[in-house]
Amino acid sequence: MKISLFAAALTCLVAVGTTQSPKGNHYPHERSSHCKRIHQRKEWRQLDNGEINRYVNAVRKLNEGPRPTKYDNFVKLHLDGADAAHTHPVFFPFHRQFLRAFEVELQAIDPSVTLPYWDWSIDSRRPSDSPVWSTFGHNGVPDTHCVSDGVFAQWTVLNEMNGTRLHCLNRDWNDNTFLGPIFPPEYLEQTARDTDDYAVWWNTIERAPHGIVHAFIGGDMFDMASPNDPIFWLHHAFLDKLWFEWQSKNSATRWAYNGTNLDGTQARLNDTLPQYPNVRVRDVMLLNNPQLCYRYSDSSMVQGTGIATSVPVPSNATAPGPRRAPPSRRDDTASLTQDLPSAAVDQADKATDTNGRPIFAIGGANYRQHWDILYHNFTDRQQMPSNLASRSLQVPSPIPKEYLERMNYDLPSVRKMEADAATLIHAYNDLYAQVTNNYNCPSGASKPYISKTPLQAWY
Ligand SMILES: *[C@@H]1O[C@H](CO)[C@@H](O)[C@H](O)[C@H]1NC(C)=O
Ligand SMILES: *[C@@H]1O[C@H](CO)[C@@H](O)[C@H](O)[C@H]1NC(C)=O
Ligand SMILES: *[C@@H]1O[C@H](CO)[C@@H](O)[C@H](O)[C@H]1NC(C)=O
Ligand SMILES: *[C@@H]1O[C@H](CO)[C@@H](O)[C@H](O)[C@H]1NC(C)=O
Ligand SMILES: *[C@@H]1O[C@H](CO)[C@@H](O)[C@H](O)[C@H]1NC(C)=O
Ligand SMILES: [Cu+2]
Repeated sequence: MKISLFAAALTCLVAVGTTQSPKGNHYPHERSSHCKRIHQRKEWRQLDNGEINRYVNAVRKLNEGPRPTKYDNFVKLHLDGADAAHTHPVFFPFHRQFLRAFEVELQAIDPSVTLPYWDWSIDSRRPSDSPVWSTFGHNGVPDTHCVSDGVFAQWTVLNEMNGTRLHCLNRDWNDNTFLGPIFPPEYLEQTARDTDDYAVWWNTIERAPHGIVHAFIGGDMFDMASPNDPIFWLHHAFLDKLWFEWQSKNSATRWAYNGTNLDGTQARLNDTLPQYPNVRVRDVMLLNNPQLCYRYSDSSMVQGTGIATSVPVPSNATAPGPRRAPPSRRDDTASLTQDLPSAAVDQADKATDTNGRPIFAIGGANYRQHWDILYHNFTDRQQMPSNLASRSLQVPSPIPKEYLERMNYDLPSVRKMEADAATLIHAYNDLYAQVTNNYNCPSGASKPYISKTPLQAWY
């Protein structure tokens, strides 16, 4: 990844080509799908108390009655599909389908429920400070590691990595009383900017940002029985959102899918999903497919914890640019939006949050906004919000070797990703320091305050 940090985006004069499905054929459902309703999945902090209660009640209800419960069966399905669905390209498609199947079960109990996601990147400095834990419970207690607070206290689960044994929901946080730093938004955005190659992007996200959350929470989250922990669904919904945003980046990433399957064959959109023989990868590529029909809220304005929040937006800022903006330096939303059924898009466009701000479900807004703010908006030192000046990102600790071995993640490549991430994080911290305190404008130039010279030139 080197320090080509911003060069990629600066030179991103990518023209959006005509949007084409693979081999020029449209999959029949791509243009003709009609979702009766598009459910919005919101960031945990965007739920009101009623939504929180309804979600929690539905999840608890799934785990009631004689064992195995419906909830247990989801965990079992994940275990049975584990080898094919992890360390292989179908990681993202499988989990998209798996989450949707879970959401359908919740909606059978309460049709108003949608899966929330946890944008842990905005809590990345100290994820244990996230408000999700006040509902989901904190760390397990000493010795037994049983979760004993929150709405899942005394919750029991059945499946384990190697069989069944009824046990309490377990957590074993990596720093005993708290969760150490994980990957910040800047890292996720850079990872998305870096590549249009599915195999590269999927591998990076699965091994490090996905893995570290499982490994640091520990207990049931530490292995393939991880759906035992109800936080699993929120973690994976966020990963699914990251995939959606990456797919929305341009016309090349939209249908990008490749790598090598468990059986050694080349991954194809025509492959069926592990555990879901009637569903093919291509069926879950677009969120407006009839069996999916959901979208994600924009979490870029959600306030995170600590100071590693999203890059703050000036108080009178409006939401990111127009939906049908012509493709520009950073093509992102256009290609996907054009092919969504227009009724659904129109409906999505009209959606606003409780403050009347538009909710952008169509991807890419996050990092475009971040980029605009850093490079174009703060032409004046006084405009820089004070919390950006003090933004200091933390380098995550290495993911424990035991977890990587259990997941069959290649140790050297994960260590390399971690080293790259550390380099990136230091570079960002330097950038924030330069633009806020130490950076002197080149002589004679007062504006733009932030030079458009690639960061590379400053080293
Ligand atoms: C499951 O069984 C395998 C092989 O029998 C063993 O290597 C592994 O440590 C076990 N995993 C757990 C979590 O007990
Ligand atoms: C995936 O596709 C990209 C872009 O077409 C290609 O460069 C890369 O080699 C492929 N990777 C694998 C693992 O097949
Ligand atoms: C997809 O796979 C099925 C068999 O599972 C096959 O009949 C069909 O021809 C394949 N379609 C394409 C486009 O390869
Ligand atoms: C926007 O910010 C400017 C400059 O700080 C201020 O004068 C103006 O009142 C703000 N507008 C709104 C709508 O808050
Ligand atoms: C940031 O700058 C862009 C481009 O110059 C502009 O369109 C946008 O409205 C600005 N955003 C904010 C939050 O001020
Ligand atoms: Cu999984």
